[in-house]
Amino acid sequence: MSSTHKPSQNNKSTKAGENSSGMTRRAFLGRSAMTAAATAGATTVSLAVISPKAEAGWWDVFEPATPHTPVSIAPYYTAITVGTGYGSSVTALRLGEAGIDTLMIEMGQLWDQLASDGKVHCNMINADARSMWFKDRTEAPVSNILGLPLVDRNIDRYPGVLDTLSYDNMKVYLGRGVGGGSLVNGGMAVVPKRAFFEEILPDVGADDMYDRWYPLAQSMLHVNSVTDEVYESDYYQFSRMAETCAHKAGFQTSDVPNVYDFDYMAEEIAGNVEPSATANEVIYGNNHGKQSLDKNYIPQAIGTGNVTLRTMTRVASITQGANGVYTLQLETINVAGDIVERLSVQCRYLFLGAGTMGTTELLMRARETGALPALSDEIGQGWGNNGNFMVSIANPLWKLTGAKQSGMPVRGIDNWDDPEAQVFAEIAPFPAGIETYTSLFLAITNNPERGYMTYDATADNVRLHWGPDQSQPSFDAAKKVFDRYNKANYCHYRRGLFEGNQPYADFFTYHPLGGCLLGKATDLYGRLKGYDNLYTVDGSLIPGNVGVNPFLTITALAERNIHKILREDF
Ligand code: FAE
Repeated sequence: MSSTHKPSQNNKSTKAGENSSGMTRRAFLGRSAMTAAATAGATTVSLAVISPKAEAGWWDVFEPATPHTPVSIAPYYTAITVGTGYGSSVTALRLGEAGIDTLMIEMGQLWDQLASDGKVHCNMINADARSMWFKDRTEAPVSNILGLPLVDRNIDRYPGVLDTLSYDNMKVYLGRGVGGGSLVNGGMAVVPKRAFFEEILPDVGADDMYDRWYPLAQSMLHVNSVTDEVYESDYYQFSRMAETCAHKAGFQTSDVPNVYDFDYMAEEIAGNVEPSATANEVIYGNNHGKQSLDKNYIPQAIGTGNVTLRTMTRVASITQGANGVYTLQLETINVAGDIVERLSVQCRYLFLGAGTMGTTELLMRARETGALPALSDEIGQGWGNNGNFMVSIANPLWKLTGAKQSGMPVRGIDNWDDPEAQVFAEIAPFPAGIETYTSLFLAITNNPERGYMTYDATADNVRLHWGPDQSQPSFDAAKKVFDRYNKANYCHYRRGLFEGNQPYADFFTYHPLGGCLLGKATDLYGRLKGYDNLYTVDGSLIPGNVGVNPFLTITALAERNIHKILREDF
């Protein structure tokens, strides 16, 4: 087995990185403060908080928690971060540590309250209102089981944790809430191959990234690898079986590190703790085990005493006054999605971390409406889906994947060094609760195609332009790999899982990247061209494809950039 995507060391330890790492006392205090601050002034408290029930009976009417009432904010902060995903969370922590008063603004809720079933998040099998951001129905990426539309269900509209944005030929999945995508993602924390990193970001010093910023990001996010004990359990039968098939077809596989705590998973499997990854929890949030940003960076940021968090509040627009001060128009919503307050706030330094789609939209709106007309024409360009391509394979009856499957992938087929078929295909779970004779792969391919965004003034939003043929390179590369895989293992492609009844899904992405590229729309540290003290800090900086799952790179780049900015711009 190769370990090409494995970090240089297993970062299970909480060894201090630069400044701080691990769950420190300050982070603990920050987490308490985060909750206390969010609850302060709450006008309604859900029944679930007063009287949490360990398990709800069929006779109980399910009630999601009422989101915390947002805290009051001052009219001015030295710095503001928009969003609370990886880029913003890193930035807020480092600003807070430097003693700079900072406001974090997040349109979603703080996910720390129990609903009437005694849980914060719902699982994938019994999804409810908590699953989706104001939708009437869930939109699971795998919508059918063996041809039957058994997965999705009608739900009440609610500020849930997973959102989808639909464009022509492409649907983008996103996390909503304090922690952004870290709340819903599969936790895979992968360092890109250095040669590919140097190809896509040739002007970002790779030595610095690989020696300093990736290790810091790994340490802060508690990246670890599956233990042999856990991997040998029933919950990874699906992965062991696919790995054996991959080897039989002559492919290498590699370890896929994760921020899910595999010691916790071992305790789940032993029946000693409340299960999460082994109980079908992932895309709608994990109740335990996963190091999402609300467990590390964000509480540490608030723990500095300099960072304030405002939830349920969307940044609608940005302007700049003659004195260089930025003004943000804000809209605060209630649980029904109604705007209950419009207010504005000002700052000297503005960091945009609203994610690839959110940041690009805010900047395009500002440029196209004339609010920030000097922003670069590059904004909106260079969008990519990280080559995402899902494949479903039908196994012969003697190749069992198991009814029990952990939600966290831990191994991948690594064919990246084959120029004819550059594919890194993670062995994904398909936790249906029954034997499905099906293997699923989330392939990341080297698709050079790029889309672009335009601002629609009538709808006041952006449109993504991604043509029907732009996923073809992903198809071609994945087909080469899985044709060979199937042939060696008596497998074939499985239809009936995805929308459109193809054995693959090229119409959605979990990994939108680009739109505000480093070195094009910004300088090499995320400073937006045309304006002082205005920065992009998230996935929109990355040019469309990073060859592996992106959040570790977003985190490491944000660490690198804010380090420079704090020294030179403040
Ligand atoms: P992101 O995490 O998207 O955070 C942006 C935040 O800004 C969100 O909380 C938004 O609600 C908020 N926001 C947006 N607009 C506004 C506004 N106007 N006002 C206020 N707030 C706003 O940004 N990546 C991996 O590396 N490994 C994985 O295993 C993995 N699995 C995934 C699985 C799923 C289902 C999904 C959806 C994504 C997955 N990803 C994974 C992708 C990863 O989560 C994503 O690249 C990062 O979260 C992006 O980080 P950003 O800092 O760019």
